[in-house]
Amino acid sequence: MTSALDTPRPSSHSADADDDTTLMAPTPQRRQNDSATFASEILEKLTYAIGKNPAAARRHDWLEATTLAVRDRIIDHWLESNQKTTESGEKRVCYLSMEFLIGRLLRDAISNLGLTQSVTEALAVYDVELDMIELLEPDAALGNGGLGRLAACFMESMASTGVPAFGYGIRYVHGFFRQEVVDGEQVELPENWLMHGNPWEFERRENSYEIGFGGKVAAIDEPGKPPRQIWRPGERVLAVAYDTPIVGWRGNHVNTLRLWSAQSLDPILLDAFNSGDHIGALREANKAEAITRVLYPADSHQAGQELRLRQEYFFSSASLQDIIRRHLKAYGTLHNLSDKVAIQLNDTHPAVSVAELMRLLIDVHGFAWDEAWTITQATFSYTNHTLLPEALETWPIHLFERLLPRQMQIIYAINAQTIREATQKGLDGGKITAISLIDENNGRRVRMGQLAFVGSHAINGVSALHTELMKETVFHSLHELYPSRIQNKTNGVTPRRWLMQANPGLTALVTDAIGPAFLDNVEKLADLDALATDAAFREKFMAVKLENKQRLAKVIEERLAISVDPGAMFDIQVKRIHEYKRQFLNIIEAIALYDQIRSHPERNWQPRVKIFGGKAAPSYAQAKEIIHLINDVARVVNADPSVQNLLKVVFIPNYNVSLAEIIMPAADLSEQISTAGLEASGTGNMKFALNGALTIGTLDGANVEMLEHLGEENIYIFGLTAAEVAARRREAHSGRSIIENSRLLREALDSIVKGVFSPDGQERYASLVSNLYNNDWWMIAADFEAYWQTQRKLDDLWQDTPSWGEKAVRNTARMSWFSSDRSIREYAKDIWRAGPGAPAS
Ligand code: 26V
Repeated sequence: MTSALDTPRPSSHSADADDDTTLMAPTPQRRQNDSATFASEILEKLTYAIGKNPAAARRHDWLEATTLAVRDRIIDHWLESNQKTTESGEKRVCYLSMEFLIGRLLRDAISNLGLTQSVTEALAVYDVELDMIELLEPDAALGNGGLGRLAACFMESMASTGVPAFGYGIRYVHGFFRQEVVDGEQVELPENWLMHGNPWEFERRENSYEIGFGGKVAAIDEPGKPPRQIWRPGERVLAVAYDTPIVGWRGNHVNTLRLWSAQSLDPILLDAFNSGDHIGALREANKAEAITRVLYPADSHQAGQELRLRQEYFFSSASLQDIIRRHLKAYGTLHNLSDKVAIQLNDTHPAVSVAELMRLLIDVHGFAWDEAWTITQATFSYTNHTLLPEALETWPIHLFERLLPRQMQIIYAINAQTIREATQKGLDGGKITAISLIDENNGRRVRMGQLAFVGSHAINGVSALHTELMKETVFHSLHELYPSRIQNKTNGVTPRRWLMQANPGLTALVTDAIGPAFLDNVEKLADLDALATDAAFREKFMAVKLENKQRLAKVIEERLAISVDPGAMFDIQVKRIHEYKRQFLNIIEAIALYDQIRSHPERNWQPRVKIFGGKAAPSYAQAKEIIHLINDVARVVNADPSVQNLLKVVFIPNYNVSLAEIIMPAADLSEQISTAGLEASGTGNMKFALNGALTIGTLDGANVEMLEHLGEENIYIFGLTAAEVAARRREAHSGRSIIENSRLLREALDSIVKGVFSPDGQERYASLVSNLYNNDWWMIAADFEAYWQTQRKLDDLWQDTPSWGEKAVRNTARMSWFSSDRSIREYAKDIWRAGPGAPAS
């Protein structure tokens, strides 16, 4: 180890995607971007990389050839970005996330590099349409929902705002499952995004690390030296890096997404094989490779299985070893690690990193505890994404100890130190219990939230309300002990993917109306506000909306053979299916509406299409029942001629990033109706509103801040507040009296129970409904009346086309604050002290 007095200095000019090659070496000519050059390069890739001529090429070959030609341009920018960061010694952000829900990359890359026209024209030479081939790219669905998609938006925004960053995660062979609906029910099918290979990734075998599990810790007591602990793992697995470039807007900066793949050190046990045990010879390799084989398809229940903990440690340790290697290569010492690297823990999934960095610093690099702890805290920060108690990660101590014995020792030591500090500050027994890293009440478990908190200098929530609730609930006592650590960083979404690429019609209209400045500075969208009262502009705005609705209607027709009227209000709820998100409330309203339209056909009903999409965790029975109910209701309503033009219900299967890109621009009404206090932020809410949908929502997550930015006349808020929900839960609220007093609600629930929508399964929804009577934990009965009334106000507004249009325009105009560029700039300034404008370190 180098001494503390060593002066850190950057190594000489060296960079590739990973800084390893010397850039004194000659570099090739930068590629030209005109369409003729592109056309010849695409042909060259088709011929020499794929081995086909245009006559034999299938659409997929064209996709691959185009991707490779675009990729070459990215590499030019990528090398430059890395060289610049390495030479300047700028601080890097390492974003550790179990999930990156990035979706397709080709359109993103082409659009951010400004190549759309050239590539389109180049492909036209061969009679190939870019719009057609880009649909063949599989979605990289390496995430479950909001947390994973946020990580993807943040990667794009870090590149766009020039924050040097590595994303670190897992290269799952099978991403999030494909959902089919069979007889109204969700069926999960394996996803196979790597089936045709992945032209975006670069395998970096040279960046492989050994990851240990199990074994023993030995105390080493050498004469004249302080006693040390050495971990001798019983098992070792190799982590191999795969890099994907992430291109920022206008290609100004390109960052790296580095995903780890697990491989066995011994691909085959030859002795076993030779003695005839052919299966046994592969057992070890299978066990190792299982670590990165599948994404856990749950986001609201602790997985609890050993494989999940292995995944978490595997990618945490690989990432830290990689960070340390790169840092040592540049500076020769780790004393200044926190000046050069900021590590963001995306939820608690990588929280074991706190113990692992301590282990690496102390056991491997010879640091004393106190300095190691100072470096660790200064380097890490942690984002919390949920307050749901059932989603907070804890691990049984016996499992942790067996798999990670040395890290467990370190966690005990961190715990002892934290409790000492708390006692010194006069915190009492109950608070100490809350702070402890060990939960003693449920069979002794390690609390990952507490570990991430104490190991970080900054902890953030993802909306203003969520951050306040964090202080009051899960981290109440830790917040009392360290009152300056929790801060808010409200989420955002990237306007490149969610406006410019998803909604080219609106982008063109806005460019025409206010000029192109908003493309580089999304805050300029505010200039649209002045046009909200301009009838001609509003009409054009709504004409673009109609085209987007026609596009979605076509998808619905093709996939489900349901024909919907693009002139009707598209009322959309797409997100994971969960009780707290209350798709159930939405479908009950649809049932009540169905009843009312039939009972009072003379009333002035407005045509609506209620659209749902989302996946349920495979083991989440109630969520699957809700999907079933939506599909049952859809079948009955859509077949009933008496409501034909007024109500349709649609469940679009297999909601994913690419579908979202079609759905968001096509919405008139966005449903953000979670039980208040439970949705940490939401980001779908932002994508919809940015594309000119009005929101019906509760005062939850980022809806609260959307209300502030949009003005109360441009968003439809209803229902109990978070404080009111908490109060009712304390009073053991039940829905019974509310239901008995609400004819609408009672009749809707009765029709469900009587089997109106499930003639083949009378009892199917009995427990779903009886929960509302007996408990109403999610406040569905409690909020129903307010929800119904607000929906009827929206019906009235729908008839007033100019007023609806005005509000829609104002939504787009006033959503720019919810850009993930803004979120990233806040993280960079307040937490990471990195990126443009950061003080030199
Ligand atoms: C938890 C678990 C538990 C173990 C099994 C696998 C697994 C995977 C994910 C999670 C946490 C999911 C938390 C999450 O996605 N939260 C969402 O984060 C969004 C981004 O901050 C936010 O907008 C949503 O409101 C929040 O629900």
